[in-house]
Amino acid sequence: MSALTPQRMTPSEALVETLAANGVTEVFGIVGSAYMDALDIFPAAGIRFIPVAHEQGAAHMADGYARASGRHGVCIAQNGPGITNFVTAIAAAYWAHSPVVFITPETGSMTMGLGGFQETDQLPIFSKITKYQGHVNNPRRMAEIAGRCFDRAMLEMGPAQLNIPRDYFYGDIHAAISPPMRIGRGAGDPAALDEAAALLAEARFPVIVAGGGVIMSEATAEAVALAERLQAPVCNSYLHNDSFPASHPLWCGPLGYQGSKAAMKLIAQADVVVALGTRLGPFGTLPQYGMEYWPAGAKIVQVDADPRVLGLVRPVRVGICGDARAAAAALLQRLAGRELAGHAKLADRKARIAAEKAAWEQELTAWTHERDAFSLEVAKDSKLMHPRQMLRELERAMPARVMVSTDIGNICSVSNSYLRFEEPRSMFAAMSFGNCGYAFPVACGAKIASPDRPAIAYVGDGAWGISLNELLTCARERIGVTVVVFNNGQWGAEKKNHVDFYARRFQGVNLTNPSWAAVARAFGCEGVTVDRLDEVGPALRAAAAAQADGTCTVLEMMVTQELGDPFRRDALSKPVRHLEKYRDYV
Ligand SMILES: Cc1ncc(C[n+]2csc(CCOP(=O)(O)OP(=O)(O)O)c2C)c(N)n1
Ligand SMILES: [Mg+2]
Repeated sequence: MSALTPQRMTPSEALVETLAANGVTEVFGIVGSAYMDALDIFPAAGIRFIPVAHEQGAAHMADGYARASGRHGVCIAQNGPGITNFVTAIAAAYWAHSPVVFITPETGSMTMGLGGFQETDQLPIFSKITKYQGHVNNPRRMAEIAGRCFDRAMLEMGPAQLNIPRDYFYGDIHAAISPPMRIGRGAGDPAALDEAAALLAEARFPVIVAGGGVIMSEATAEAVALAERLQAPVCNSYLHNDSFPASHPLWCGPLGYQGSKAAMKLIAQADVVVALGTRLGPFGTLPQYGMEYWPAGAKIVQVDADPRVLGLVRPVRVGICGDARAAAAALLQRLAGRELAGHAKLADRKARIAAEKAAWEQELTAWTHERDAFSLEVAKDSKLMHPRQMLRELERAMPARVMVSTDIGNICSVSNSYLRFEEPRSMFAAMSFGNCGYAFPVACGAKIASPDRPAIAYVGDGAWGISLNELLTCARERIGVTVVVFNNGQWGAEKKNHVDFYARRFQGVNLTNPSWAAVARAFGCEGVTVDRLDEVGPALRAAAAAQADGTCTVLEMMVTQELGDPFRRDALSKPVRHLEKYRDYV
């Protein structure tokens, strides 16, 4: 049938046909009566329904699926509680710029407002964490509004909600299924590109910051070509370590929290910075390691597809609203055959880049454990592994083409220094929403999108408690992922604040854990306890190999309680108490 010829169908058929027209082959969720009429025909449309343990897991999986594939991630749930369970994961997807379409059946149109079963107003809840909200206000508009949600998720690079009163799945309608609308952005304003090229031609020490936009627009080749033309060092923006190939001589590593000192020392010298596909978020530009590295005097050329982030965090000399790939290509074109002032002292620059990188590697290798008083105390006489050494061993054992998701926590943050990638769509960190419990379900979604690539989740033991229920999904659906759980017996990142600001008055930060390996086995997955450094690499390799037959393995890393630099030094201050009864709490 021609997609544009209206046909007689039911709204459920219109919805499912729209999913198929958008290339949807997997949908994550928990079964519910609200949308059962549509679910019933998923198999006939070539759609696999992946039942999960918790709807938050479904939406995280849709996020991971979208981030790994660049295609839509889709999830669905029962009206009311099933939908409110989506909230945290949709907020996370919003900040990860993931094109997630979340389908939210709502209470029936004829009872809405009467306070019936599983009723809540489902649009306001998501209004600040979606790019687009489509509400099917008449069943005859199902295909139109569903199609728009898919289009907008791509166009606006973020989650779109499709809200459907549950009685609107039924009935007789005439509908046409529109083909997907994909709109290119182009390179941006030619005058701005001219100005940027002129700045680059005159730059003495240009530096590129490669952001998430490089990944989303598949601009790796163009970013490499631009870097090589300029012979400019390239920093990854914070938590986008996969935005530039780590084996490239111009790669310097990530900026920001627990990032690369080489990247920070090099960008500190820049007179022109090309921020390619990055909003220059605050955590990627704040001082680290006691180092104020952001080059305050440098001229910034910022390229981003979202006009709202241009000049938002850092003032820019030239803002270019465009696609990172097209803009990089346009800049290259403008630089062709041009004399570049920065090439005058090229040998010196190359030597500086190599020296900074070598110094940082050496420092990392020697940085076997944390050296603050608390860390030295808790690790003294301990037989457990030092987190940094364990992370270095994991780094060495990483399989080719690996995808790694990382959670929020102290050890996950420290891992930032040890995660290097050769290709885009390889690192899925919990981005600015920063929720513990992100990494594991996201790795599951990524694995389903890219089954041929190894998928590894880094999770702290506290965050693991939030997310481990999806082991059920892995066992039931044979999702072969590897989870590395850092068992330090504490909500470490928050404990660090108690140490630094609250005179070690520990509250709610110490964890009593079961054997996480035994728990994994009880769920029907594999579980391995690793307490020696020489076991780390072999355990990771074995677990990654076992992914091929759908085996999910939990590697429980037994590590000391030492803690790396805190995340929010900027946001905390020593306590002040005025009332007598709280006098000692300083
Ligand atoms: C959902 C959620 N709850 C609470 C927090 C606050 N928080 C940030 S880091 C952290 C501790 C993480 O502990 P763990 O997962 O054990 O990792 P560790 O710091 O010990 O390496 C907490 C509770 C959060 N970010 N997200
Ligand atoms: Mg912990």
